[in-house]
Amino acid sequence: MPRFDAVLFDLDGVLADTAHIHFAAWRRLAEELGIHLEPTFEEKLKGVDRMTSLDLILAQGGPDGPVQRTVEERRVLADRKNGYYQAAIAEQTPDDLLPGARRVLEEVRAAGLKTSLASASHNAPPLLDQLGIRPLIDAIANPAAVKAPKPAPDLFLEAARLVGVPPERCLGVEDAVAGIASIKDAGMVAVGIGDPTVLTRADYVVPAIANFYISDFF
Ligand code: B16
Ligand code: MG
Repeated sequence: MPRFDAVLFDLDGVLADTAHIHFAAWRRLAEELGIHLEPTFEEKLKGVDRMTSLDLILAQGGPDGPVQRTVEERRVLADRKNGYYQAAIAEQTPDDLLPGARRVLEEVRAAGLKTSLASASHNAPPLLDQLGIRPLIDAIANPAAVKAPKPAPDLFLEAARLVGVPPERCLGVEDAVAGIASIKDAGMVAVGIGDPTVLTRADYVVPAIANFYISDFF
């Protein structure tokens, strides 16, 4: 008997290697504003929604300190970053799935569990189509439909609700600190993808989705 009835997947950094594409788009925008982002900044932006990411970058600022922008200017900047990101992901194909991602989705389904997506990204649905995995996902939580973004639990709770599974029967899979917090505060079991010294609140950590086997959770 599986201990779970659903697996809730993050997308960027779990199924697709798009975290670095997000960061490249942010870095391009930041450079245009005279803000230099160290590679270590990428971790802070993982799983963090678009406007909050922009705010973190503006708050870091340049040599003269934090960069101030009006609400309207920030919206334009966020749209510009999204344009850079969308142009980059338009090139994605099933070959860009992280190794093991399709196998994991197929095995979870074959074991009789539901699959649901809990991605902060508003670009998730077209990306799933390009990667060819949309038919393997039972539900997609809409980040625009929940009150608070990750690290709040709302998005994972919505992903669970859409497949009709109570939180305690859900396993969440995430690569971001903000996402692990979201899973844990939703009352679910968390599998971290990455470094256990970073993802300290995860119940289990594996280096990559290729190391995830649903049979380990039976
Ligand atoms: P968008 P995930 C997150 O996706 C990314 O990790 C994060 O870097 C990004 O800012 C966020 O989606 C919003 O994405 O600008 O496309 O709406 O990791 O939750 O799948
Ligand atoms: Mg992620």
